[in-house]
Amino acid sequence: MIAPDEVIRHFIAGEVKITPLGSGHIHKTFSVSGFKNFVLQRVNIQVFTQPETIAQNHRMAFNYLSEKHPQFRFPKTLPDMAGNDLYFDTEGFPWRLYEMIENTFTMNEVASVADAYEAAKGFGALARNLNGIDVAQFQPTLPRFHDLAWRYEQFDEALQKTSRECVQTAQHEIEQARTFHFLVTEYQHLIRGSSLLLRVTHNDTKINNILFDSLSRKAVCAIDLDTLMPGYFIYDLGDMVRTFVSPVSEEEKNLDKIVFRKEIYEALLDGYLSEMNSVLTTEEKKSIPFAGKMMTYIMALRFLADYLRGNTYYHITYPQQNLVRASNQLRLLALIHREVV
Ligand code: GN1
Ligand code: MG
Repeated sequence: MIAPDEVIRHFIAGEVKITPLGSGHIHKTFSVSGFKNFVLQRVNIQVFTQPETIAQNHRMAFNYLSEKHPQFRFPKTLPDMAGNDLYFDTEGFPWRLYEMIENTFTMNEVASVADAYEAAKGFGALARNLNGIDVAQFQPTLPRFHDLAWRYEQFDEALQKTSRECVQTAQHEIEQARTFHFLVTEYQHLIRGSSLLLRVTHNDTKINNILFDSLSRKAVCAIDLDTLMPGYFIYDLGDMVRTFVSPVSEEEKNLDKIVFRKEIYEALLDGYLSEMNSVLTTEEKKSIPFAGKMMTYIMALRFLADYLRGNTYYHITYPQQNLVRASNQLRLLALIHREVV
């Protein structure tokens, strides 16, 4: 890998200190401190085969928001010295540089109803401010990313191709995953029924993608915009449910620690709807209870498929990690399914 210290010189001049940043599963991200602070990221081109689309979508959203909602905080990128949004290193990897948003922090689990409300309001504000933008101009950065039917097919395909040993180890999770197949049917009905409007959605609204103000604990800005693309509101609302309601993250091995916190669920709905209530149609609102189930199921299927495939997609630090994540998400799904009607 080309060193970030080498790459940064193509963006800015001067002395800087570079350290790894964040807990993302896909890209390599670094914090850059110098005369100002920045975030430097190497895009994973095995996953994002058309990285230009990330830059294009970001630019269109940035321009729209700067014009229509100039007070709204949205991450700014800095071009390289040749004026490009992406700098390609000598190995062919694209890099992006963002301004660092100062005096903020992120969290991996939601600790209080106030935090749940604030974070959901933050993602809701992004959705509301993007309402009205021309969706047709946006390309998917990852085609069919949250298409539940396709994710199920991919899981099935991975299952057909995997080793007998893997099937045995993951037996329990495979069976559990199958029992929720009815959600795929429900998803297909929803999409075919055209009750959901195509919008520009964030598509990765997990709790650690919102920046909180260090002093006020208010949501300042949504980050991680590589999946900003056409989508349905349930994708964003659903990923909030998935990552907010449990006191532990998708990495937790002890399934007994996973619980559905009703008060957090209600607070996140309140926060999101404080921004989106007048934007969503009556038909869309009928899908609110489906959102969390769908997104938790999709992540269970994706983690499980990756385990069966031999861990080719998500970064892992130990061999069973994707199976642990899948098992965690399946437990959470069962709880959401029981509690949300
Ligand atoms: C990935 O890279 P990261 O951590 O921002 C994934 C999301 C998942 C998430 C699960 C492009 O996001 O869809 O919800 O892991 N992003 C991509 O933690 O696959
Ligand atoms: Mg992401």
